[in-house]
Amino acid sequence: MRLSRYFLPVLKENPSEAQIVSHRYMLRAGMIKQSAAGIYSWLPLGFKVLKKIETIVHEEQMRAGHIPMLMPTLQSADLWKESGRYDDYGQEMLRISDRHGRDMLYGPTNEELITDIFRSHVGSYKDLPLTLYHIQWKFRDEIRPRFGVMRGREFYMKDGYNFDLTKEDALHAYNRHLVSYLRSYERMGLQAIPMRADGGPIGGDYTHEFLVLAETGESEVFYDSAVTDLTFGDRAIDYDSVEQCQGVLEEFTSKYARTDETHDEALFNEVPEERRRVARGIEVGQIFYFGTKYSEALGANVQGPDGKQSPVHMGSHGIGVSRLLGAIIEASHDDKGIIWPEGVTPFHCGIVNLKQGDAEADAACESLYEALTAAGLEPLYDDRKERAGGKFATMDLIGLPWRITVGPRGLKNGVVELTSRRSGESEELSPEAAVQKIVEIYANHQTGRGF
Ligand code: 5CA
Repeated sequence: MRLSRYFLPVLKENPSEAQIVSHRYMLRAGMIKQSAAGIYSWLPLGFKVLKKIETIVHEEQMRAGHIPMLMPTLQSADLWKESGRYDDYGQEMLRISDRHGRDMLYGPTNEELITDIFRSHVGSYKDLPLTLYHIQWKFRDEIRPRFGVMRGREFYMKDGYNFDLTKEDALHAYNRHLVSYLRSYERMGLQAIPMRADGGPIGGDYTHEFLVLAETGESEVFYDSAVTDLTFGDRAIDYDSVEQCQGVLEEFTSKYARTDETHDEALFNEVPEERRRVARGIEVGQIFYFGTKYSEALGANVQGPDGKQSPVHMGSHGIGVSRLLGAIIEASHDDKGIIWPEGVTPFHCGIVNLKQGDAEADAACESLYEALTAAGLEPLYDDRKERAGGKFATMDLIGLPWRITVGPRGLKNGVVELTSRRSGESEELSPEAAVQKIVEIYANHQTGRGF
C-alpha cells in the first residue's frame, strides 16, 4: 500500500475522551471512530488488524476440529423466553420490536440459537462430538461502555459451542478449547493466563477466563507468579488425544490463578509468599462447561448407544476478538505509539522515503516495494512529500514492527537502514539483504495477506 493512496486519518492531538493508552493510540492512529457510546466504525488500519486477529482465531479453531458457521446478529425473543433467559439477562440485552410487534433482540451471545439448530438437526450420539462456532458482532448494553473497544456495546466475538454425549466428552471439548486458545493468543504475541472464574449469566460452575496482565485491566486477579513462566510454544498436539489435552489443562491450571469472584484467601496463602501476586488483567476469553442447562430447557436430546434419550452436554467458549486489539496495544507500546507483534501487524514493514522526488530514492523504494510484495508480504510505503520527522512519527505511532529507511546518502554507499520498532536498533544493509531479512522474520509467523 502506498500511503498517499491510503486512508489513514492520523490525529496529532491526544483525544480528551481516551483514558487509557490503547484507546488513545487507536484513535490517534486512525483505526476507529466512535459512532455512538461503545459503538465504533473500523477504519482501514483498525479493520486490517481486526481481520488478522480473526484469521488467527479461525485457523486455530479449525485446527482443533471445530466447525465455522455464521448466525445472525438479530434473534427472535421466543427462544430466550423458552430458556428462561429473556427475563434473567436484564438490561444488558438490547430488545427491539419489529413492525409486526414481534419481540426481537440483538444477540449478546448465542446459546439458545445454536441449541435450537442442534435440536432441529441432530438426534443421535452417532453425530457427536460436534463443536460449531462463529465470529459475529454482539451487543451488550453495558451501563458504562469505556476504554474504546475494550468495553464496547457492540463488539466482535468468537463464540463456540460443543455438543457431547457425556460429561467426560464435554470436558475433553473444554480442554481442546483451552489448548486452542493458548495457541491463538501466543500467535498474537500475547500471554493470556487461564484463571478460575465465575459463570455469570452464561452459567455453569466450571469456567476459566483468559487474562492478559495489564495495569489498566478491569479484573482484579490473584496468582502464583510461576504461571507466568508457562508457554505453549510450537509443541505438537493431537486434539483427539484426551490425555494430551488434559495434560495441557493440568499444566496450565494447577498453579493458583483466580479472578476476584472465585478468589480463596486460604488457598492463596499456601502459595510461597514471594510468588504471590495481586494484579489487574484484561479478560480476552472465557470457556465454560455448563452441562445440560440449555439442552434441558430447550429439549435438545440425543439417543445414546443404549437407545435411551438424554439431554446433550454442552459448553460455550468465547474470545473477545475486537477487545484483543486493545489488549495487545496495552501489552505492547511505548510513548511514541503502538508496537505490533509480527503475528497481527497491519503491514509487515514500513518503507520511508527520506527524499520523495529524488529519482534514485524513489526508484529504490519502488523496487523494495516490489520485492517485498513479490515475497507475499505487505509493505506500507510512505511516499508522501512530507518531512522525514513527520514520516517517522507516523510510522512509530502506527507501530509496524520493521521499517526500511531510504535516503540519497545511504544509497550512495549502496545501503538502506532497517530499524526494529521494538528495540529501536538500526542496521545498514543492502536493499536485497534488508528484504531477505524481513522475509526470514515473517517465515516464522503464519501471517496471511490482510484486507
Ligand atoms: N457465550 C459465552 C462464550 S461463547 C460468552 O458470551 N462468554 S463471555 O461473556 O465471557 O464473552 C466472551 C468474551 O467476549 C469475553 O471474554 C470478552 O473478551 C469479550 N467481551 C465480553 N463483553 C465485552 C464487551 N462489552 N466489549 C468487548 N468485549 C467483550
